[in-house]
Amino acid sequence: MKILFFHHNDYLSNGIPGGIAALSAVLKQAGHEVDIFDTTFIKTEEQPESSAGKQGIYLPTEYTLEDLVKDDPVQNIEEAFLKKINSFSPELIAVSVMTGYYDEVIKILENVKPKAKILVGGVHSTISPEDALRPEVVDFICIGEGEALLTELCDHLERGKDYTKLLNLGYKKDGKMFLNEPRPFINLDELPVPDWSIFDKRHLFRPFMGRVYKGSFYVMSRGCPMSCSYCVNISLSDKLKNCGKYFRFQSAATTVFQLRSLKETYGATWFKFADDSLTYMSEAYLEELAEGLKPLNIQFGCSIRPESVNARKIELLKSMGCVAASVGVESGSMELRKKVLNRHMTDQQIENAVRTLREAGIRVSTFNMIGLPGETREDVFKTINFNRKLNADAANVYIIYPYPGTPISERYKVNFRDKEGNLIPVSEASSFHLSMMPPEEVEGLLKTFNLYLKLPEDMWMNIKKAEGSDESANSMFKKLKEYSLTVK
Ligand code: B12
Ligand code: SF4
Repeated sequence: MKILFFHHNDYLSNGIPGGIAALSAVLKQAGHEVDIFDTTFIKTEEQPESSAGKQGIYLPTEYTLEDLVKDDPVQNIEEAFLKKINSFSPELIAVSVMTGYYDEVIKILENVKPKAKILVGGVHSTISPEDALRPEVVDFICIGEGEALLTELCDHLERGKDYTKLLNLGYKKDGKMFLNEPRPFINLDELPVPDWSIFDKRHLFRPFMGRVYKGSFYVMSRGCPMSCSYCVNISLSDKLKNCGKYFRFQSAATTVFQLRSLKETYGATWFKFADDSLTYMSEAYLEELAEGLKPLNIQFGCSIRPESVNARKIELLKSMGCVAASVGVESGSMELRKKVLNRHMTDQQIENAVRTLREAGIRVSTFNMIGLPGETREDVFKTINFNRKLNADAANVYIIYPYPGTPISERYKVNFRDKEGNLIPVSEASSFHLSMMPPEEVEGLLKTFNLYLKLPEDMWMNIKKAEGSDESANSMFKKLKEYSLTVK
């Protein structure tokens, strides 16, 4: 059977999505024909600024991702999608989508009106299955892991068999929605090597410290043992509670085998582990992984949960090729971290984690959120000052988005759809107005967060002027940003 994946992604936000790569591999193993329509490299008229230049951790490289797309024609996404459908003639369109982009994706599907059946999977259809199945254009949804359902559904559709009992499936019949139970989790060691071959090769562009490497995301675990109040992991583990152990990882031998294969097949030597934290693994597991990975001579970046760090684990990560790590700070206010975010690590633990990583020669970037429930401007400055103290190599900041099913969305009674039923996009997260600050102030702090981090305090008066959105604020912002690039 012919299956066309639809990967709707931000322009130039490159990196191969682990979900589609895993699904494509199992489909091919079962003898199906697979292709993809991917918006990552589609240059449109109304192109938003790409995220490629924003990654502060990377020094300038000989060539950039923008250089790689400079000769590409300007296209219309829907026309390009239709062209792909007409040339490939899929029988099933398999869509992977996150909550914040759901309506945008549905609108494209409605305008393109493919004849093929449409199956939607990913985080949103798992945490909010009714919402995902509601649009008329959607025939099926996948609740939870897709590998087994997708192959079974293709087989059933191809042979005209009754698919209505398939576990993990949501479908409609006579205008009614049916949501079947999810099935037990799959054994991660039985999965084939992720299929990167269907993706545009520019997804492998990985700049790091002034050099361009080849590589992409890789994931060796599923789930997370923590329960941060803003994270979809809580709702995922709840929805999938009868499926087996929620947090699990594949054996070190499988990881080594698959990474070797990706290196040999695609020349990949730089990976970004998409796992929630590599330091959740035991020292014994990391030792085995290090033994297997050292001869591969790869480099990688990963995420680290601060309180799971110890010097031995970092030494092991370093020895197997870790060169960059992201540490979740989220807020510099310990009270907000504890009471609102359900993150119980101390400042000391975060400081220790960052210091241990940096002493091992690993570049560190922090992850932060603003616009938190009850947060004041002073709290945001606690986060700014804490980051200044940590002195990491880069800091990322987002406005909190209350995803459906998370304790934050329930406690503060916020819905990702407004009264008219329109989805609030990730770019408008400040409009949830969870903090004590007006949304414009949160937007202004988002814009200037890194200036406050980088520039001396005697310039903060000017940075405050740059927080606004009028012409004079924007011109001040531009000047300060240019200046900040000259500061070491
Ligand atoms: C790597 C990653 C990215 C990468 C790659 C994206 C991708 N699609 O893989 C990048 C950097 C691009 C990214 C961007 C964003 N991300 Co992100 N990302 C992740 C991360 C860390 C790993 C994803 C992964 O590889 N998982 C492993 C694979 C195997 O699982 P999976 O993708 O869920 O796929 C399985 C099932 O869901 C299902 N499935 C998935 N798609 C389909 C399709 C079909 C047809 C079927 C049948 C099944 C199916 O089957 C798969 C295999 O079992 C997850 C956290 C996590 N651990 O999952 C966050 C996560 C998915 N991201 C998240 C968010 C919020 C974002 C951003 C909005 C962040 C931001 N503020 O900009 C953007 C949105 C980008 C966009 N335009 O859509 C949230 C999503 C929350 C939500 N409710 O939607 C997550 C869950 C993080 C979190 N804990 O909050 N992300
Ligand atoms: S540690 Fe990260 S992935 Fe795990 S629950 Fe918290 S935010 Fe989610």
